[in-house]
Amino acid sequence: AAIAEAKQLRDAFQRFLREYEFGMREVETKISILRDEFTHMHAYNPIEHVKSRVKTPDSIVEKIARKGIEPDFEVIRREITDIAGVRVTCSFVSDVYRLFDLLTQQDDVTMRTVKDYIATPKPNGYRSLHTIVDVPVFLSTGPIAIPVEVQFRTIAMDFWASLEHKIHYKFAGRVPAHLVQSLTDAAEAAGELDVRMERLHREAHESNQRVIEV
Ligand code: 0O2
Repeated sequence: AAIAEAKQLRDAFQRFLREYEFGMREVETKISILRDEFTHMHAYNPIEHVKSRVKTPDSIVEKIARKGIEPDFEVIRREITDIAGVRVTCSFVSDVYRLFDLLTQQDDVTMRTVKDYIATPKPNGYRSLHTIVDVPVFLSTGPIAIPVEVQFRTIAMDFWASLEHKIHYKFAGRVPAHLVQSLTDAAEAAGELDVRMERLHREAHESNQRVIEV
């Protein structure tokens, strides 16, 4: 009986994770439609790359323990909102906000939270625009709302975050002070690069417009 119960629990957990994968795929489709349509309308692609993942069972269990929540599917769905994650890396900061608006203003997308770490970077320098959205997924049993964490950032922000993540991991969270300072300085430099790249992009666009008008 214990084995049958364990199998039942495993099946329920797999079903639970599958629902997140469906939610993630809905968001991926929305982003890819926006990218294709934007490319046609504005003759350039604002998205550099999109990366998605469903949290591993180990990492979900670790978060349940860290947050001290009840291991119940309803509670997990309410409290752990980054089980499905989509990261959209854009060319420029203006594209980050434009795509964020285009996604979150869709009728079937309900925004739960937004954290603008671009306007207010984290103390270590981390920059990105985060939102948790609920998207509908239509199952044979009916529709359900799945929360998906969407992170929007530029290539420079992504470059920084991936190095910071590796360093953090390497030192198991105890990064030496001089490296922490260097990372924060690098985040600042990446922020300045984003401003310069955006200006260049705009100037190129404007001179191109003038050429077309002439
Ligand atoms: P992974 O492997 O990307 O999933 P919480 O989600 O509850 O732990 P919080 O503060 O509610 O924390 O979420 P927040 O601030 O929106 O950030 C969560 C995610 O943003 C992280 O997920 C990272 O992906 C990214 N992030 C936030 N801060 C940093 C940072 O300082 N450096 C880097 N490299 N990434 C960051 P996970 O679960 O930590 O990791």
